[in-house]
Amino acid sequence: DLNGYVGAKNHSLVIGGLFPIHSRTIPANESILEPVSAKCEGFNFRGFCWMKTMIHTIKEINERKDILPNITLGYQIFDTCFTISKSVEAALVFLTGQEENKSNFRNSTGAFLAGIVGAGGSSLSVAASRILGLYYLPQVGYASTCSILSDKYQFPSYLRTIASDKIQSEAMVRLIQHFGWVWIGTIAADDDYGKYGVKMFKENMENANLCIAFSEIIPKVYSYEKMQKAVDAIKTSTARVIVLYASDIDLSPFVLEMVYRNITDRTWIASEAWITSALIAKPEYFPYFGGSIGFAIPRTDIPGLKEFLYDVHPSKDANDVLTIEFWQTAFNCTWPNSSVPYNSDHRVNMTGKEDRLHAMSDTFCTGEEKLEDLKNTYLDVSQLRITNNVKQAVYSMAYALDGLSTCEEGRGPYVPGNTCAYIPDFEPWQLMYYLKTLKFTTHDGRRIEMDENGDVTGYYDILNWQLDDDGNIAFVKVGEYVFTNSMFELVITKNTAIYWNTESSECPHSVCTDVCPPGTRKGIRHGEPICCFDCIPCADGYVSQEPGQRECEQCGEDYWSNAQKSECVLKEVEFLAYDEPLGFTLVILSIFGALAVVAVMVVYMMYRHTPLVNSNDQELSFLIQLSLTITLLSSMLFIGRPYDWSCMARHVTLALGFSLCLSCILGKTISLFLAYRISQSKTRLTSMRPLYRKIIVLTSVLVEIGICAAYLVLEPPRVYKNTEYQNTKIILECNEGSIEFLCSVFGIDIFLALLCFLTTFVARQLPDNYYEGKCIIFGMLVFFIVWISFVPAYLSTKGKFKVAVEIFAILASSYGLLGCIFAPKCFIILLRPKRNTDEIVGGRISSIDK
Ligand code: TCR
Repeated sequence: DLNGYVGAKNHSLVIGGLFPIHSRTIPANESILEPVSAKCEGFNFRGFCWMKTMIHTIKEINERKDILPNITLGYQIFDTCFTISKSVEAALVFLTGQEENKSNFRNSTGAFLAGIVGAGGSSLSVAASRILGLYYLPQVGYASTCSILSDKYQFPSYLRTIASDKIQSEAMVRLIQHFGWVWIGTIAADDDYGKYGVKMFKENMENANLCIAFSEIIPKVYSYEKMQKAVDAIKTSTARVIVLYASDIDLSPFVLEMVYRNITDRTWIASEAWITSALIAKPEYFPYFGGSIGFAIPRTDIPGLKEFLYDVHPSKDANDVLTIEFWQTAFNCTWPNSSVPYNSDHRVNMTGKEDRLHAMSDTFCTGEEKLEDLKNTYLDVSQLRITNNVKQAVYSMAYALDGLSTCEEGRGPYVPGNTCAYIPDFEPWQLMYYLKTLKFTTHDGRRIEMDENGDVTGYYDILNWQLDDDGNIAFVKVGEYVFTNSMFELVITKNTAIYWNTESSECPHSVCTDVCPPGTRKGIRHGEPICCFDCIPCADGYVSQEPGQRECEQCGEDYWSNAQKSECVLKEVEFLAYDEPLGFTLVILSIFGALAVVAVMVVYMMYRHTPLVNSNDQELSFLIQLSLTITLLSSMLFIGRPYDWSCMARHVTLALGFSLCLSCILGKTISLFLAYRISQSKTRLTSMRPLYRKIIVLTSVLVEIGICAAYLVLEPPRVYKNTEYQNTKIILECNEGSIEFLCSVFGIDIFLALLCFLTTFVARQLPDNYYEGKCIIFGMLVFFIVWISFVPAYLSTKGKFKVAVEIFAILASSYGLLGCIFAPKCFIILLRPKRNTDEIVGGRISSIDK
């Protein structure tokens, strides 16, 4: 026997209904061998309320003159007991008729069945629809949200007044992104609703690059092991935010288990099926489930429903077993002389605690109990959400029938011949045509439009569980998920405070690993979700400026990473500056040297008539002094920030300075050499004329100038940013341009120096102990020693010290020449004027010169 309501006595047209008025079936007694229809237990106030709403709506439609004016609708409602088998059974009865095995869509009362409203849960709708779909019998769901029901290939006659979970799953991911969570656990009921819901949710999570920490299933039939597995997963996981996709009836054992295991500090993202459920939203569960955020169908008011719901009393009809059971359950008493069992529970002891209710209440119901004192979902008209869907589902049927009844012959939808169908003699698929193209406005002004899959658009309120002043759970609206401008939008209301069930009462933090700080990058952990990673510090020269970067970026050419690797900083530029002590000292030395040379010049000018000065070629002496000034001052070109021009200038001036200096010295030494040869050979050799010396000087300087010019034109030295030695520094230096040219430029100088040295060295035995010769030999020795030691010193230093070594060599060799060639003479000129005679000068040579 099915627990059902038949309100179709005198009606020719009925609408079927499937509601979960009980929440489970009683397991069959093993001693019974033949198959019997299972009995149900666990009275479900919510389902009862929905059923009443359907009846109320049908009454309302029958009273209305604008819909189906000449037709009175009836109803036939079955209890699905929240189980598939009961739903299938009911579907078969709808098709065949209860007692007789008729399959002409006439139900047991002989009335014509137009279509069915229901069933509640997705699995039930799926099961029923697979059978009803065979006959194309219209079925309008009010709570089944499973996404596969949109598939018209599998469920051709299924439509619904609730949006598919596809939209809710997207909304959940948007919500998760809004709060910045990335590491989410999922719990699903073991049915189509839970499994497909979580599947959709996971797909959306993956697309958003977020991760699932764990996925567990709540068993439908209580099993200790399965329940522990799910709860353990929650307990051990680091995920603080968990998505829970289940109907409230399936959820309650799980909730008890959570309470028993005392697992708090989790934030639950509730699916629409339990966010407003009175079964779960009990104050005693608040420490565990408070702060839950979930999606709910917008609530509404249904005029007249409250009065209708209150108009319930068991004494009205002795056969109305559901009302009697309602009364018994609501008031915790037994109705006298009724066979309806009171609140039985045949389940095995759940969660280790006594959860069962007594088999029989001691007290009898008086009938005087006050519904007003009652506080339960049945009478609570403040949360009409799914209830409104029930109403709209019934209205859809009615509007479709209305459309069918107002068809004008010849303009009908059916081919061929544009025929119409007639009430009550129509085929189920004919009504389907009207349902599929249905559009209407509800009593509260919403538009209901079914798309080609029989779905409606989703609108959700985002609710948050908070405690109100009376200690009850309040569903506070904190935002919405709405369809505007042809796309969905998540709006979290700014000023409403969200209650978070965390220790700090702040928005929880659900991550596998914390975001990598700047200066590090994400390193993949093999075999783990992308949200779990290691933070690997960036390599030198690479930075990550934002937190959570995947890659470190390389710094630009002149930049380098700072110590934290969080920013690129300009590299330090190194060169020998004027204002640092070393540079400054060198400048002083070179200026001092130049001044010293000028002083020598002045002395030479003043004493130009004394033998010592006069005997030597004065012009050459002057040129040597000039060139020494040049070389000394050229060292300043090496100091300071190098530029292309200073790079070119420094080597060229230096080389020219030295070549001038050395060629002048050579001019002198060649004279000495010739004098020596003359003294040796005793043959008449003409000594060299001053003009020839000048030619020597001129040619060698000209050759040098030529090479320098070619050097500058063809491959001049340029500024070069050297980063080879140190990454953090740019050493500004001059490159050589062409090595060949540089070598030849200085090669000439070396050649000249060697010539000078050799000529004087050969002539050193000149009997007259020629004074100048000695000086030059010393000078050249100093010159050689300086430049020979320069080479290893230069090669082993870097940066600005390299330049300093170079300047040192220049200064030292210049000072050396100055000191050896001119200092002794000045000494004699100034301090020993007596010795400044022709004798010491070596009259012989000077006479030759003259
Ligand atoms: N879809 C669920 C059942 C369900 C429900 C509810 C049950 C929904 N909303 C509210 C009770 C109360 C959403 C399903 O199974 O498809």
